[in-house]
Amino acid sequence: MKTRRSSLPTSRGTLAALVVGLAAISFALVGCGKAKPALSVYTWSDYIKPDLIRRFEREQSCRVILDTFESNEAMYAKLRAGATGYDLLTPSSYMVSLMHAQGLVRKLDRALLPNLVHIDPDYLAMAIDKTMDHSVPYMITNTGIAYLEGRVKDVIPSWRMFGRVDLRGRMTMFNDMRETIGAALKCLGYSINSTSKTELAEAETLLLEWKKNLAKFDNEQYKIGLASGEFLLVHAWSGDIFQVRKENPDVRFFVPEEGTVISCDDLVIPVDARKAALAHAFINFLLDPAVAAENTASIYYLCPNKDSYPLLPAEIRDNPGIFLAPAIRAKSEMIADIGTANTLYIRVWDRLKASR
Ligand code: N2P
Repeated sequence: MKTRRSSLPTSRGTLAALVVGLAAISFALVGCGKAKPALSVYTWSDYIKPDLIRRFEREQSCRVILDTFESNEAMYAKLRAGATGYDLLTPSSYMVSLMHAQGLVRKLDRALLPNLVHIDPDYLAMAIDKTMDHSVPYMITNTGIAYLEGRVKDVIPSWRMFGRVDLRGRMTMFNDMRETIGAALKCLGYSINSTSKTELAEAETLLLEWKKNLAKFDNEQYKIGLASGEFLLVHAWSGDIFQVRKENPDVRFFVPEEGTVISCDDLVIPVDARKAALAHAFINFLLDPAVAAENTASIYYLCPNKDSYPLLPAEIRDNPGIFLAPAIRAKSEMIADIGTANTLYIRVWDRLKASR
């Protein structure tokens, strides 16, 4: 104590500075005492514009904690294994349907979501949860193929590109059961939701052939791998590729002529969420047309928000990888929850992954 007292300043000016300093410290300590509420979001990588998260944090005086998953199945497995503490998730609609059937997601409180009026009714017509009872569409993703212009010769707009032996070891396909089996089914002219054992057997044979040409199955590293030239041709999600194209202008993207997988990733609140009101506030924020347009212009996935479309830059509105041409769209499908037939896919996938 003595030592402290002896160190106290004596001049008036220094004393005033000390009082102000102490007041600031105690103010900061009181502030720390009231920790800001934290919203825990579990989503895909590079899927929300960071500036928008910061804006929401400021507006709501909260923190947003992001954790990422790389496939629906990986997210679901983690939740089933007991992971808790998430307040908001963005699974694809078929996974939402499965999770809803298992009582894992909450019914939404529409009174907290006035911005639902902006959702595109054309999209809702093909949605699984058409009344937005427990899920709200966040982003539409189109699956396709990306490659490096000038490094891949004789490109044809087809899934058959994965059969090109001259690209052996320089191609990747998704580490995602429904996407990759879906691509082979589409290549063969079948539905991505086929439950026919013969059709799935044909798809497996084709995939075993394609696998010989692949460097790996991957959902995230393919972006940097393509930008750097390590991979020349990759199975890709549209927005990821338009983000990558900023780094490497030689990157090209097409949706195969046989048709593709269209996914909608939905915003859902898990039953055990601790910050359900804040999660509703974040959903409503993301559905504001100006926010939705800014988000789409940054991540290049399409938020199905009709009132955001006029606000989108021409670069987005005229991009056929984002707004699919009607002919390709007509041949494309959304992944459906196929119930018990899922085990057929799991068997094909396990054999494919185990094969050499
Ligand atoms: C974003 C991944 C898109 C999700 N990195 C595909 N549904």
